[in-house]
Amino acid sequence: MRRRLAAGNWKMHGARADLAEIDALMAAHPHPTVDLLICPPATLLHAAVERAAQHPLQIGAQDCHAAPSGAHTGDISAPMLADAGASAVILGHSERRADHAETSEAVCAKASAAQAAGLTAIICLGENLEEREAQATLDVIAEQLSASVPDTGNANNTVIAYEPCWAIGTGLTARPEQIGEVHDFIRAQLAARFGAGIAEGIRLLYGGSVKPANAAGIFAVPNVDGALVGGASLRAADFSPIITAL
Ligand code: G2H
Repeated sequence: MRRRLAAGNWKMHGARADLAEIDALMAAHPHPTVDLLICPPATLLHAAVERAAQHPLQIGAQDCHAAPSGAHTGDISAPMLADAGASAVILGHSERRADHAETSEAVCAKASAAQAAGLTAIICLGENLEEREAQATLDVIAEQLSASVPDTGNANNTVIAYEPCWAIGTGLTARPEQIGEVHDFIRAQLAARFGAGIAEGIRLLYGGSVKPANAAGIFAVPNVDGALVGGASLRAADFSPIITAL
């Protein structure tokens, strides 16, 4: 049985004062029945880990380099994230694929590094609007999944987040049947590659304008094991009802 996961992606938001949201969130969920993860910007990683130490809350990062160390100014390696207390890292988010020209092959190398460092790799996939309108969604997902997920993947160190690009930060949310079609497809693709045992254990998150108002409908879709939440994870007042809906 897969334990559900609510993951907050703070993106490039947040200063130290905003860590008070962690206290407020955990006051509302002192004994959560789902896994909780917040991925703040790297500047807040240490402080967030300290805040979370008192709570059933994991802290993650939003990217890592594929190498363990080296002359890569501005980058952070997976072992460094683990050393800072992170337990997971988001990889291949569409904003990184777009802003930093990250390919699926680069995402795969980062995911391998993350898993080798003991982190859970949350690997993001998703089609853009043009691809959906061309009815190429499943082809795009198959290609991204195949190329982005390393062979070292297993149910404990791999999470897949389906985030249709056209639904990110736009207020648009995929319809339940659209989400279900892709999540069923991802599960089947994972089963074909890793075997049914591993595929059944890998958690599949939906991401893209998840809000208190639409969370319950999304979580009722089969093969949706949680959410990767951006804007609505920044404030406990918004994230809390999403967690409750899980
Ligand atoms: C998708 C999501 C979190 P938002 O990027 O990864 O963000 O919920 O703001 O659409």
